[in-house]
This record gives sequence, C-alpha cells and structure tokens, in this order.
Amino acid sequence: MDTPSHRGLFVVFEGLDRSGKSTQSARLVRNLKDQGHQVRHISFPDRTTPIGQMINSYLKGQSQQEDHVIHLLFSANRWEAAESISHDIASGTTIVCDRYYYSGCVYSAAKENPSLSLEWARRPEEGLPRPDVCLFLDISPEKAAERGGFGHERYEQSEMQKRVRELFLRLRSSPDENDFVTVDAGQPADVVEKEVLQIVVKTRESIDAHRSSLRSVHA
Ligand code: Z5A
Ligand code: MG
Repeated sequence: MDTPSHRGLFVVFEGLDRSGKSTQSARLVRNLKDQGHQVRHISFPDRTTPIGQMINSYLKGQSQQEDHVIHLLFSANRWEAAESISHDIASGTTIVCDRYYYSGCVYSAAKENPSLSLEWARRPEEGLPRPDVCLFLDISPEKAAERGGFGHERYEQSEMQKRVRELFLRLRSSPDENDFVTVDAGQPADVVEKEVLQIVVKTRESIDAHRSSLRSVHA
C-alpha cells in the first residue's frame, strides 16, 4: 500500500478585510493540530521584521511610501520568509498563511495608479512558494463593514474594498491562479470552519492520490 505524502501542505487564506481570515486560519490550525499534524501559522504582512515595521508604520498612516515602493516592500516581506516556508513544507510541517501575494497584487492594483497594474504587481511575486490551495473567503464589502474593528487602517474604506473585491475576482479567473477555492464567508463562522476543513482534507487526498499515481507509472 502507498504511504501518504510526508510533506506539509501550504494553505493560504485570502479575502477582503473582515472576511474572517484570522478567525478561520486560527481554527484550521487548531483542527489540524487536533488531527495530529505539525502546523505553523503565519501571516502577511509579518510586522515583526524591519521591513514589516516599515509596512506597519505605512498602514497606520504614520509614514508615506510611493505606491511601487510599498508594493515592493510587501513583496520583500514575503521573500524574506520564502526559504523557511519551503523548508518547513519539505520537512512535513503544514503552513497555514493569513494573506499572501494575492493580497499583495489586488491592494496595490486597487490604487488605480496607471503604472501599477495587476500584471505589474504580480511580477515580483514570481517564484515564491506556491500554495496547494488558496481559500478565498468571499464576502460583500457591505457585510464585511458590519463586522467589528473596521475602519482603523489605511485601506479600510468602502470604495477601496469594492475595487479590491473586483480584483480578487479577476485574479481568481486567471488560468495562472488555479489554486483558488471560494468559500461563502457570509455564513456563520462554524459553517465556514467545516467547509474549510473539508477543502483542506480533499486537497491533501488529491496530492496523495497524484503521488500514488506517479509512483505506479514509474514503478
Ligand atoms: N496588504 C497589502 O496591501 N499588501 C500585501 O501584500 C498584504 C496586505 C499581505 C493589513 O492586513 C492590510 O495590509 C490589509 C491588506 C494590506 N488592508 N487593509 N486594511 P491584515 O491582514 O493585517 O488586516 P487585519 O487587521 O488582520 O484585518 P483583516 O485581515 O482584514 O480581518 P480578517 O482577518 O479577515 O477578519 P477576522 O479578524 O477574522 O474577523 C473580523 C471580525 O469579524 C471579528 O470581530 C470576528 O469575530 C468577526 N467574524 C469573523 N468571522 C465571522 C463570521 N463568519 N460571522 C460573523 N462575524 C465574523
Ligand atoms: Mg486578519
């Protein structure tokens, strides 16, 4: 009998502000740990590094950055974690990641700077570790705004959120981003949690099945 793959999964949560990414990524970490998996929970921006501190200051409105510059800082903040993500996955740890390069692309492109298109924004992200699945927590900007804590940081304005959602939908339809799975994030948190776990279990099964079929071809 084939043994399952021992590499970890790379699971990313994406979505509008207040779509529930932090809530659901924490619940997924707990559920996977309860099942006996080794799991690391990360989030971007990682505000703990020197680059992350520059991003934090920008998001809080305490400093200004030119649009391309802040875009590249967000990207650099992912690149500084890239090697440790790849290493952990290869050694069997599942990474659950709260926002990744998809946020990087859509928030920058939503500024409508004529020289910062979605395509331009995607380029510095090329070559980063590729997620096995990107769970897109889909919610309307109106419903998200009803949730707690909205309105404190730079991008938390309704026009911006509408453009961000349109761009997420555009990115999702791109053949290059075929790892997107959409979850209705307007449902109660417990329902979203169950759907998320089912999707992650299915992703693990399809990776193991693919590995088994490759093995039988080469056996
Ligand atoms: N940004 C960027 O521009 N470029 C990049 O490359 C990256 C990010 C990576 C900060 O991100 C900003 O950085 C962000 C994008 C930009 N823009 N803004 N503004 P962040 O991830 O640090 O943002 P945050 O402060 O953590 O907020 P958030 O991530 O937007 O929220 P969330 O994690 O999606 O939601 P939550 O904290 O889990 O839940 C929000 C509230 O809703 C809370 O009170 C929950 O109890 C409640 N909640 C959650 N789920 C539900 C359900 N199902 N029903 C009802 N209520 C719920
Ligand atoms: Mg969050």
